[in-house]
Amino acid sequence: MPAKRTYDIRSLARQFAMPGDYMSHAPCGYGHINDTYEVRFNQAGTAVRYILQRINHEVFTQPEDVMENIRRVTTHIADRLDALGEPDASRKVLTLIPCRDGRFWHRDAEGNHWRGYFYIEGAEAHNHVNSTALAEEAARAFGVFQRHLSTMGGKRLADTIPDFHNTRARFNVFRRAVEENRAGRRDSVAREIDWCLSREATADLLLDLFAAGKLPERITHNDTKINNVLMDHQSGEGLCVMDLDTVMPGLALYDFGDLVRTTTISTAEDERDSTKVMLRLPMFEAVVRGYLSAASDFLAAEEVNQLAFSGKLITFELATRFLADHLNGDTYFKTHRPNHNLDRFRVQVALVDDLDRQYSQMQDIVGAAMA
Ligand code: ADP
Ligand code: GN1
Ligand code: MG
Repeated sequence: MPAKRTYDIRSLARQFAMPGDYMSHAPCGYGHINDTYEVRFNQAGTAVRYILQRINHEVFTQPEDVMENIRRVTTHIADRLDALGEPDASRKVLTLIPCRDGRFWHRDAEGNHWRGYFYIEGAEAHNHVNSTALAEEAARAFGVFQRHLSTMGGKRLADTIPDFHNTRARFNVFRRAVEENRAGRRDSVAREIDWCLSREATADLLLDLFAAGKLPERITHNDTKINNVLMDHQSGEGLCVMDLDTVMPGLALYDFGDLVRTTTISTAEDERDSTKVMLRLPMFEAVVRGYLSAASDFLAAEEVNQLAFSGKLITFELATRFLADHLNGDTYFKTHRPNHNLDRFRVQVALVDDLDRQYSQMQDIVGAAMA
């Protein structure tokens, strides 16, 4: 495993308008992509913390486009919250901290891009869902996020990762990883590769509906896993959607699909014993309820028709991504143990299989919610 990089967080924080005496910093969260720190300051006797985050520029090759998207999106949502007279608005949308030179990002001597946010207090991100109330609130928060962005004007947002959820393109990338066999692991995962290949047709369904004009392009989050939303400690409310690097044009169903993947699962995403993986129908019912409570008035009929399928699609997409990364030698997702991506892959497979088994009940749940 490569040694973890260390950064001079104290002097990096100095580049931002984070006033006060530096006290301490610590790594934050369990994301697979960026490096996130909380940094504490003493501001004339009051302890305040900020988020300082390194953008992974191997994944996001145009960090300045990412920052411009985030600036526009957070400004738009903050304006909406203000216009609606929403209480506690600065805990409901991320607030970027400017640098001393007025920009919203700092480029360090090694070429890393950094950004700062207000630290949202009194809330936490969950890695696992253990109540239907949590599933429902998280889904509502992502629905509200999409609703806010449905009124955003201006030019099209940048595609920060082109073809991010283009499942046909993803499938082709997976096939290339099999052909290239860069880490020499292909023979050891022959059965796993066959599982993916046998499900190739899954990749095209939403893309075909989009091409036929039945699914509209929207501004979507594209990374709606459960630990990308902060939940209020006291009320349990889905408070603030985070991890905005992938906010860009997309399909609403990609967001709903990743909610299904990460809330209905009975285990962690990287559970070692995939026989424990099940799809929990009460959680599915809760995410349908929560999401539709915010989104039913703007969704098209075909979007509602495909809610259950979207969970399968995104879980299948992640299966191919994790297996491709295993074949490539673990170069994309952070890994913390040998075969970590392979374990993640096996969990996705088990979830897709259970989703197939429970598919008609899932369709019934969506039907009942719309009745
Ligand atoms: P990654 O892309 O690596 O997943 P995230 O943007 O999701 O990075 O941030 C990682 C974690 O840091 C989050 O899950 C959350 O726990 C914490 N975090 C990020 N931004 C904030 C914030 N503004 N306030 C409080 N916690 C935050
Ligand atoms: C990554 O950054 P994080 O951990 O929220 C990934 C998502 C995957 C997810 C799988 C930019 O999300 O697409 O669904 O891991 N983000 C990127 O856990 O690739
Ligand atoms: Mg994250």
